[in-house]
Amino acid sequence: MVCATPRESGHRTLGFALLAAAAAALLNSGSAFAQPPALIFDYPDGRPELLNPGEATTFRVIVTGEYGGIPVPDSGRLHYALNASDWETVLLTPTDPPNEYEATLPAASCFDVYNWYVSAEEISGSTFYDPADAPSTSYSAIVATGEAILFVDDFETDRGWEVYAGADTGNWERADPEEVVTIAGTLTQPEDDHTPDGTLCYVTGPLAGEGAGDYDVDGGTTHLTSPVIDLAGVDPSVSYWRWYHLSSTWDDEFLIQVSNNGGLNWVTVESIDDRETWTYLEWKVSDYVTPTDQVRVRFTASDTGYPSLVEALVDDFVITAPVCVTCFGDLDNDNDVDLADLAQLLAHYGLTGGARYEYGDLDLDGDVDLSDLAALLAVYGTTCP
Ligand SMILES: [Ca+2]
Ligand SMILES: [Ca+2]
Ligand SMILES: [Ca+2]
Ligand SMILES: [Ca+2]
Repeated sequence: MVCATPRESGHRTLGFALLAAAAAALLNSGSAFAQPPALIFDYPDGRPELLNPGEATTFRVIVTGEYGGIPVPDSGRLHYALNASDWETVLLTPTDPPNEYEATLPAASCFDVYNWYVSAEEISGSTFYDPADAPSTSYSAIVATGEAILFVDDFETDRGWEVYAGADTGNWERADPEEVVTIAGTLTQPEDDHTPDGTLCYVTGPLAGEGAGDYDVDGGTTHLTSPVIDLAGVDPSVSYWRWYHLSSTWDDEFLIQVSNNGGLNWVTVESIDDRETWTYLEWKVSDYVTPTDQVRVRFTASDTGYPSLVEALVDDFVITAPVCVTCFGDLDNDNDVDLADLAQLLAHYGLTGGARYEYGDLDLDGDVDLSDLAALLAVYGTTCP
């Protein structure tokens, strides 16, 4: 005998209610999935991130409607705050056709930081912002002439990372990973590292084994800790590509932490408890700790408590910092390019894997080599105002 339980009849009542609501929405709007009118903002030349010192920066902004939204011509505004001061609001300069603009950030000095957002009005009277939740979030741009590569590691060579092997299996290894797929077809460990022309990365047990549960992290914790990196006196950003697989039970996190005292204390930057493929992350050290000459970054994978299937990988780790070069080649900052500057470059000649500008990395590619020496010799003997 088939009979409806109260639960099933309840579902049917709910179904009728949803149908009625959908029909009403359809009658009101002409579409069951209508969105309110809105505006979107485009930057055909990109959003500025590095601003030249002492020069105003102009960039294009285009406002268009979506879901039937109609932008009000000449309603575009730029809002900016210099070095976290109060927000200023200025008109965007209209260009042709209507709702296309130029935005101008006033000239500022080396290492000044602008936060900015834009707004425009929709014909119904609403104001739209980009970012949408501005000013809680905003875009930022720093006044600098370039970015130094202070540390770069594709893990193809050993640059001095330390592994703590506290797990039974799946401790960090610098290796060529083997592809691992579960019986259900989920890729838990990729076949390749992330570096386009590379092979190696750090991986929690590179081997595939017989099944997905072989050579994943089991029975403990493994740390991968960077060498001590000198980031004193700069405003560095850390970036990397990471992979994380977590399944079976969901009680283990992939922790990314930073220390500014050589590893005595750690501040957590990321705590990942879901499943992600190769993912790019970038963050400013100063958002977590004061940059010192004793900075280390640590990646921790664990299987503790209930057994989980855990795989973690890291590749293409880079630390950069903005630089402001006002007198090209003047490495010792005394307004001339002379023997002292040449000596400073030669003292670091051959440096690879990251370099400061003042060490002689004139072309900001992370090495001090022949191209830097040539660049310095080309301006040798000049003086700066
Ligand atoms: Ca690699
Ligand atoms: Ca593994
Ligand atoms: Ca000099
Ligand atoms: Ca160089």
